[in-house]
Amino acid sequence: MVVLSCTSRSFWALPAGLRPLLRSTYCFAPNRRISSGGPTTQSLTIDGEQYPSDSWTNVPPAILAQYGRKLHVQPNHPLSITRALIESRFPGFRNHNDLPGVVTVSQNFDSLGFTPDHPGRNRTDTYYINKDTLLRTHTSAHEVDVFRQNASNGYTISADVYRRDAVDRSHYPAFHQMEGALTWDVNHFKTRQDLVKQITEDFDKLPKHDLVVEDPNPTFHPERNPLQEKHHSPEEAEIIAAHLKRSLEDMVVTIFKEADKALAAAGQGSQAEQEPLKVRWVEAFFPHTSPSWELEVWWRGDWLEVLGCGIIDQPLLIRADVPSRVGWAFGIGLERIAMLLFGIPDIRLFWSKDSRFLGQFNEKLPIRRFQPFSKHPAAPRDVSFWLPQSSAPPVVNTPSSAPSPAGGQLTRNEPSATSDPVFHENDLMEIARNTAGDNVEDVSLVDDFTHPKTGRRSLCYRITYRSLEKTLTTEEANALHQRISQELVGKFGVELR
Ligand code: FA5
Ligand code: MG
Repeated sequence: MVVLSCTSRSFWALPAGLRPLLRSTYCFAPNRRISSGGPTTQSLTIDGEQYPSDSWTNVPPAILAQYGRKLHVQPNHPLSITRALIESRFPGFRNHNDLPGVVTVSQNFDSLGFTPDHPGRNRTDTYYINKDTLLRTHTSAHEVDVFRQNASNGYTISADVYRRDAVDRSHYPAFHQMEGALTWDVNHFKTRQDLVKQITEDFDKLPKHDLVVEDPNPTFHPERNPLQEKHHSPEEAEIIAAHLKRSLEDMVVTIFKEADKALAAAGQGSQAEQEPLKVRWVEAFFPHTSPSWELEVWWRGDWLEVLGCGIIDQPLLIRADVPSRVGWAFGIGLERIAMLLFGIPDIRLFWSKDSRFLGQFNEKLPIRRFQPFSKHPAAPRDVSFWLPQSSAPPVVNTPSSAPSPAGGQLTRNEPSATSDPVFHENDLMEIARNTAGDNVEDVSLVDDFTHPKTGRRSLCYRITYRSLEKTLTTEEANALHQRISQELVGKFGVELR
């Protein structure tokens, strides 16, 4: 449960667009409590714990309202069904499904070896409760703690995670991940050769599949994807990587077999989904694994990234007091897998409380294809604006350049949290979410123009409004758009064109 305690002073310090939301979400909703507090104090109570706010606090009411629903363990929820199906492919693993979502900066970043200037730490990318505490951005935040317990060779952790991120059909600021890890204890073997022999035997026991997987890169590469030379021989890394990739390919094949059965049972499916399954491994970077990869699946005409993984950073295992263990870890987006499995076209649907959605899933029955219950028209609106002239350049992400608060591609180095850029695309994403809620389907940059004479820069974003539940009237879409545009002016001093 989440309680926002606020004084009137702090309430009015919020942007005008947020105030109505805050009022309705916190001040009058059942289970929510306003504490009088001191004249300037503001705090958040989450899971019964009180956290003082400070200049780092940036978690908005809309996100806190979603906190605690634990969709991954709700009976008959598609995310729960997906979680259980994946867990079933990792027999003998210990499954942790109830770890609290508020973690320390140290758990989320430091324990995993994120550098102090890693962009994922920025307030533009991460929801902070205060300077020391945040909503976990990934399930990896619990890795060191779970390794330290040393209770099983293999484990999974499924949980809700939170990120300030893009707005489209496959990204949502609250989503679910499953972490998985498997380690072998070197001390259980007489020699490192015996270790390799054991992993090879384990590899041979994994289910085989006939899926063609694109995997053009070497297992490790000195610059792009280094072997941890100090800790692993090339032979060890090769077999751990082979075990990791085969295990995850098996999981994807299982998902697709189930999805195919559902498609056949429904006697339908889009042309694109009936294409043969295409899967590829791409090189990646995570501070907590090396070498690292991401697995992508061809879905509705594009490559969809479904997971990140790699050979566990040995210093991490040393920090967790299990220095003799070596192995692999992965982190998978449960929504992305569930979308493939059930044919769910839009990530917002997972949060729906509509019985027309929830009533379609039953964990005791074979997977059935999702039947869209409504198709409401999209209402796209463009907003063009001149950025204020300033020394700080804006941050405009493209899907491939966006760094992940969990690692991913490390492509930009940004100033620290105290000097956020003048305009960060994620701020627009959040304004759109906070103002239009789930009525916004997509926000994309459609034009980026610098005036040749004045050097002024102008951006144009297309915001697509579409409700999952009803047809938005022209007036409703216009009103939402107007409010978002005004917020942009108020917050960033942009000049609308
Ligand atoms: C991570 O979060 C790493 N911690 C994964 C990992 C774990 C790597 C263990 C190595 C070892 P990444 O940021 O790529 O990586 O996210 C993992 C997956 O979460 C993505 O592949 C994607 O499936 C899903 N995901 C990421 N952002 C979103 C989002 N905004 N909405 C929905 N799913 C998302
Ligand atoms: Mg990624």
